[in-house]
Amino acid sequence: MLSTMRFKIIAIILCFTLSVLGKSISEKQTDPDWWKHAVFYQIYPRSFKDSNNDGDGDLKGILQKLSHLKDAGVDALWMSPIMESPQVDQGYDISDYYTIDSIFGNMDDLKNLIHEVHELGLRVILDFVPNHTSDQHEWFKASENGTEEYKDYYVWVDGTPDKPPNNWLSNFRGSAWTWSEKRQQYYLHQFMEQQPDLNYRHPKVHEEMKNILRYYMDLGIDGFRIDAMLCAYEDEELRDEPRSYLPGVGPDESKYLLHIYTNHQPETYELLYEWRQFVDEYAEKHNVETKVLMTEASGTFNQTIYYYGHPDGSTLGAHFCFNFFLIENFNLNISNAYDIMRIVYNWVDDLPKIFIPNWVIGNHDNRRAATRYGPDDRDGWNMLAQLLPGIAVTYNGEEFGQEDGEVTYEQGQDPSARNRSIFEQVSRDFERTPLQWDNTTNAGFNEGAKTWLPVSKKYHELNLASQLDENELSHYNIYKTLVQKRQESPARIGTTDIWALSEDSFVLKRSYENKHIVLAFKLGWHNHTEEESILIPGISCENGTIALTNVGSNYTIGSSVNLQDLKLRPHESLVLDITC
Ligand SMILES: *[C@@H]1O[C@H](CO)[C@@H](O)[C@H](O)[C@H]1NC(C)=O
Ligand SMILES: *[C@@H]1O[C@H](CO)[C@@H](O)[C@H](O)[C@H]1NC(C)=O
Ligand SMILES: *[C@@H]1O[C@H](CO)[C@@H](O)[C@H](O)[C@H]1NC(C)=O
Ligand SMILES: *[C@@H]1O[C@H](CO)[C@@H](O)[C@H](O)[C@H]1NC(C)=O
Ligand SMILES: *[C@@H]1O[C@H](CO)[C@@H](O)[C@H](O)[C@H]1NC(C)=O
Ligand SMILES: *[C@@H]1O[C@H](CO)[C@@H](O)[C@H](O)[C@H]1NC(C)=O
Ligand SMILES: *[C@@H]1O[C@H](CO)[C@@H](O)[C@H](O)[C@H]1NC(C)=O
Ligand SMILES: *[C@@H]1O[C@H](CO)[C@@H](O)[C@H](O)[C@H]1NC(C)=O
Ligand SMILES: CC(=O)N[C@H]1CO[C@H](CO)[C@@H](O)[C@@H]1O
Ligand SMILES: [Ca+2]
Ligand SMILES: [Ca+2]
Repeated sequence: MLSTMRFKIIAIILCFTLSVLGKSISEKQTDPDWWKHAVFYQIYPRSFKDSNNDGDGDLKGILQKLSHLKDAGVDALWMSPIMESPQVDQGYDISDYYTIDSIFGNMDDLKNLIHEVHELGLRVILDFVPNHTSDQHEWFKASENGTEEYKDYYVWVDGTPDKPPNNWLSNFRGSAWTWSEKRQQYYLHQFMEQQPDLNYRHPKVHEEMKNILRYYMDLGIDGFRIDAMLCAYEDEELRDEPRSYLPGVGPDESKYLLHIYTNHQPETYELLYEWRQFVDEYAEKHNVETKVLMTEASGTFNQTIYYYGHPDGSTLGAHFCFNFFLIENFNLNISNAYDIMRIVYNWVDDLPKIFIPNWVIGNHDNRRAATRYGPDDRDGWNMLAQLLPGIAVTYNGEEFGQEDGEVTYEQGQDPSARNRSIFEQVSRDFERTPLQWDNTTNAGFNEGAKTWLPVSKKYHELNLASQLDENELSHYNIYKTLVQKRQESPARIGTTDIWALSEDSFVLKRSYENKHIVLAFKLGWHNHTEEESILIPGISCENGTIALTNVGSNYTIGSSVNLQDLKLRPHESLVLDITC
């Protein structure tokens, strides 16, 4: 009796403590490994859903559409930056890390969103931009002002107005140095001049960043996606970078130089390892679920994996570092099925086993997957991204095959493309047009008022609502089925093999015991028009069952096929269940 009582009191105190800590984390969210096989869904907030009809997507809009994420079956959402910003670089220029930009709502909206996301059993990841602030941030104003406390928050270097300290270039063209009349010094900016780089050689900056991470973890945020990590540190000696000699690249363009002194510096990895330790300690101390760090740092394979941590596992970094290889190392004009095979083997076999591979086929910086890989192949690419081992990342709209929008130079908003002659080539506006929810005015993004970027004209035919009917094969239904299929043993914990059968076709096989999930995909590139016979290597049995096809395939889902007589037409992709 007494002991039951004591137990109850302890239980009450425990519950009380947990709720006081403000972790609105329900019981189902206590899996420390939840991220290891998760689908992360990237929301571009300004383009997702506009709740108040002012033309910009917002947090209340995301709230209204949470049921869609639940329906799609994804595990977590990651929002591109929502903190206060002059929006010179669409929120990647933050002027106050502790305030939500009024475009998107306010801190209460965020708290509410976190709560609702958790209620649905999902997680929410915040974009964290540590390399630079906006030039409108109070720190920068004070730093430029010479205010003692903030003097060294940024990278200031002596010089004369006509001679920058070295040849470093901004990612967005031109010198990475801007002269400050006020301070009579140069400041560094690896991006726009309105995005001054923070100085990580100053201990106070480390402290500030940890305070920000702690603040949002206290609110219940489940992790951070770290922006532009590769740029955190620069060479202390400010050495000139060598030329790349890439053909057709002008001296103003970032690619003119090899960024050996401004990207992937050794201290940059150390900084990330420090943050990993910080969030791990936080989770342990507060007895909450793993706080996940995912980081953006495109580079070579070796440069990329060190962001995960030391390959021997002695030091950990991000839980995963985005694998952009299927985007960046893949040029539709020249790449083929052998390249896909190589990229997959690279990430599956060469990644130290303690790390989890991840697959990204689109984001807000690259043309949409459906456009880039070709609209006829969009289902096949979703099949690939979802059936590969580890983590899948989906850029909003990919789940129903949204294509690039149509944006003119006059309508464009991307600062990196404010030059007419290069607009088509570099603008990131095309992949950022509003999400196409349905066939009402403005695709259901808002109620028909203006929109910050034009809604694609394709929305009448290409929208989510038209793909919801479960009796009809649609891009969205295919995506949903794939996300469910990830839970089956072969996809979740099975072995991985991939074979290019020709330039144009490949087979991916995931196997667990006698069960196999096989993707057979004929890309249909380089104007291949003929049917191709597909023999699945390493399978001895006669028959398989069609689990899924692309939209437009002649194969019937649920039917049995003779594996000795499998033929694919260009752009056809099949997922097969095989038991033997
Ligand atoms: C600039 O410096 C002056 C004098 O030190 C100080 O009064 C002012 O508050 C500073 N402004 C900012 C934005 O820090
Ligand atoms: C891989 O990258 C790490 C971190 O930059 C570096 O220490 C190591 O020497 C590199 N190894 C190779 C083989 O390039
Ligand atoms: C592919 O080739 C076309 C036509 O030559 C060219 O316009 C386009 O820029 C190329 N795409 C890439 C990614 O190189
Ligand atoms: C725009 O780009 C073209 C081609 O790269 C270049 O020649 C021109 O100087 C640029 N104009 C501006 C205003 O940056
Ligand atoms: C709009 O979409 C709805 C539901 O998806 C559909 O029933 C209707 O026929 C569509 N109307 C037009 C004009 O396409
Ligand atoms: C495919 O055919 C089209 C139309 O004939 C042509 O424009 C294109 O260059 C061809 N592409 C390749 C990769 O051969
Ligand atoms: C394969 O399918 C064919 C036709 O449906 C059937 O006759 C045959 O028995 C099946 N073979 C096996 C091994 O299941
Ligand atoms: C698939 O169906 C289309 C339309 O019915 C037909 O034209 C085509 O020949 C079929 N292809 C195969 C491989 O059966
Ligand atoms: C992929 C990605 O998030 N890229 C971002 C990198 O950082 C710059 C500057 O913050 C942004 O403009 C990019 O969108
Ligand atoms: Ca709005
Ligand atoms: Ca930096």
